Amino acid sequence: MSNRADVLEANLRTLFREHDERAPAGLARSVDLAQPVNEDTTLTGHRFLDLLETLYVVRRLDVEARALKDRDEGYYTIASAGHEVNAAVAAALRPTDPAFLHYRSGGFFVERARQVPGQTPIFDILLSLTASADDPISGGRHKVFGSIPLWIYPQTSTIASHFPKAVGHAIAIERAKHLGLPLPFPGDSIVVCSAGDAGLNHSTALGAANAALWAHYQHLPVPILFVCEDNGLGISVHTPSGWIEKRWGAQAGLEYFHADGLDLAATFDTARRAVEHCRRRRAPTFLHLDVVRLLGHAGSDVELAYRDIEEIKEGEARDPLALNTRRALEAGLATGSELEALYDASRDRVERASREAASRPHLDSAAEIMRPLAPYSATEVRAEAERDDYAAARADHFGGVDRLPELDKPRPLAQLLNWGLHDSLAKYPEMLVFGEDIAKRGGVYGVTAQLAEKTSAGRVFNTLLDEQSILGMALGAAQLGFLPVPEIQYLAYYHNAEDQIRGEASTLQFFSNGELSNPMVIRIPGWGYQRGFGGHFHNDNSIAALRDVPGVVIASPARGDDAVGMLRTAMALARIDGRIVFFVEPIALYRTRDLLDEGDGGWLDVFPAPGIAVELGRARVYDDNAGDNPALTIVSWANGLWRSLRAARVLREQHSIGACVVDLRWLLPLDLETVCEQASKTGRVLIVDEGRRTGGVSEALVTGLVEAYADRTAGALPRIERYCGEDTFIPLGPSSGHVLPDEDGIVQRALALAAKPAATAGVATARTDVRADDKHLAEGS
Ligand SMILES: Cc1ncc(C[n+]2csc(CCOP(=O)(O)OP(=O)(O)O)c2C)c(N)n1
Ligand SMILES: [Mg+2]
Repeated sequence: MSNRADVLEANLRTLFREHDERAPAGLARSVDLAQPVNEDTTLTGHRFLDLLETLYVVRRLDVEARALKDRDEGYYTIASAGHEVNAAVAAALRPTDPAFLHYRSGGFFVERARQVPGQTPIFDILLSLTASADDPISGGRHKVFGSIPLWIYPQTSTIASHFPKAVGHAIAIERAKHLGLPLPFPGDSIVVCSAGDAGLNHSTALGAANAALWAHYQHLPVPILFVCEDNGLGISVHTPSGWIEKRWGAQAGLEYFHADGLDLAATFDTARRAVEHCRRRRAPTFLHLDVVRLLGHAGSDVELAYRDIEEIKEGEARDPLALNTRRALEAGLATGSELEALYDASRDRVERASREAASRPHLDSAAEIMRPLAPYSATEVRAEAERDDYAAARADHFGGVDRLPELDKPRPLAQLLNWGLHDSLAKYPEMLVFGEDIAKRGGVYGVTAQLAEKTSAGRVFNTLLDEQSILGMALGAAQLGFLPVPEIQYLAYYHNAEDQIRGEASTLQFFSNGELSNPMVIRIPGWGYQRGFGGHFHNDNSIAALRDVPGVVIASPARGDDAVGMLRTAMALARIDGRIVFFVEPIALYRTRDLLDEGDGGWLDVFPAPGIAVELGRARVYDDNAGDNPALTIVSWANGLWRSLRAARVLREQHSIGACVVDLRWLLPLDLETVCEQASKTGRVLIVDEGRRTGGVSEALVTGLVEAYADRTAGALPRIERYCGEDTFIPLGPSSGHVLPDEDGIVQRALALAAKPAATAGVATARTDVRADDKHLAEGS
């Protein structure tokens, strides 16, 4: 028999039949099912049989997943086989304890569903396997274990990426209680986070566990239960024998529990103790379950390529279905034929549901697939951004109505940003601000100064030095209703944690069909041009890794008044539509006061009062230098804007060339409409992009312009030139000037561009003619 699933099933059937043949006299049930199944456990006969049924169901789901795949009706075959007893962990928890699950935690999923009335876990899993649009969690977008009524957050394959947010979620439960914010489940809930043995070596898992222990060490409550489903393998790589216990056992602050994860009663009892410890002590807890991997890593896995058949058979001899079936028979909980009937009924239910699931529709358009990615309720977001009903809280926060920041004199970007954050903290009681050095130190550049002092304890806090944990904290807190505003100290340091946004935060709305979200505004001081603090890491100018994340918004203000108005909109986008907003701040402009001449105060702004906000994706046009007949349009943002405005003055005063300057402000989405409008006036566009030539915003701008003009019958594509940062890291010291756009360079390029003829209507005519030709051809054929 080459199909290993058939081998396992045949073993089980032999067990059913041999038991009844051997003990015909004992065919009637011999024990009281309300009693524990043996002296060593609290698991009753009833519960044991229910759990056994879950095991049967989950096994049949795994077999069915492969049958669906063979019929090209199912698309995922990573099984729970051999891990099914994780059902007993669910039985030891409450169905309201939030869970982030390993992809083999099918037993947990089904068992938890049994605890909540009205659930259809079999059908739900099959709808997910068949990628049906009716899948209640992802709507046909991915195979995940997730369910809103079951408090299981959708999770799929990335190893350990869920750990940081699980820890963040656990900390956030306690933070919500401390701040008096409502919780959607009981206050003594704990978070469960499961993974495989190989996955626990991942730096993300280790970092998250470290963050939990770091917090716990300081007496902060962190009610998280880590569960390791240890099958001794990571695809083909063996975990060294005893490694998990050696690495995770006996650590200060982490209580370690171990059980035979094949044995229902042992797992249930140990899980109960672990859960009890975690719930009572509000402390990180580790539950180590020894399990076995059956049916290979996934359906496509040829196990024989890296394991010999004897090893595979040894694993099969430990099948938890057989083991617990034998226990049930030996304890007299049921007869072989009764259990076989239970198994067959499970099989029938799964197969019936599978036929139905396979007949359900798939998502059938890009628009429908993308629907949850970037929701935007423009009217509501605008109203929320302009909402000014928090006057009392503001006055309290700023120390009186006569000390409100809008009454102060014009100030630079860093100060207005700081006030903007104060203002937001007054507006949103659920807002949290955290990161490295952001509390007493006020951040590296003082942007978060006094935030901690002016708010109740626990809303503004320093984290440990680990960007993955910072973002994980944001994800976990956001999923609980907070509005996190984490800070990543420098743009370069976002990159070592970017999967938390790329793989986790940005996928939540996608994987939950828009039902769940993790709104946040991620502040990142970035870009180049810092004086006195040079080199690549403090002057990272590449935002390519932000731009390719579906659904996110990127804001990059250049000056204080815009920064405040944009922050209000960013917070509103997060609150209303659950969006993730990157807020990339130009460090080099934080303290800039002047624009054109020393002492002119041209880069200082008055704090915009509540009610003023900058609309998402709306650029700002500076045409003071343009005159009646501007020669070119300069498109830029952040540091590039400041340089472009200075260059525009030189162009006008020294060369009599008018240039209008567009500040994009939002780098995703781009305001192509305004860019085109301004470009059409001049027929020449100079893009000043302080990011890199490759992967930078300028690429999107050129493409956007070309596409926009291709669709226009009136007007020709303007001449477009790019002035970008080079494709290099920024060097230390004055040499950095060679690789970034500067004022002189803008002037030179603008002069050269202005000397060329602007695009003329002829170009458009030529294109129109070509189209006419095509039409003619088509008609002729
Ligand atoms: C970050 C990451 N790297 C690699 C993979 C590919 N991968 C999928 S499962 C797996 C092995 C995981 O082993 P383990 O954590 O022990 O879980 P098991 O499958 O044995 O239950 C690997 C390497 C992945 N999903 N994520
Ligand atoms: Mg493993």
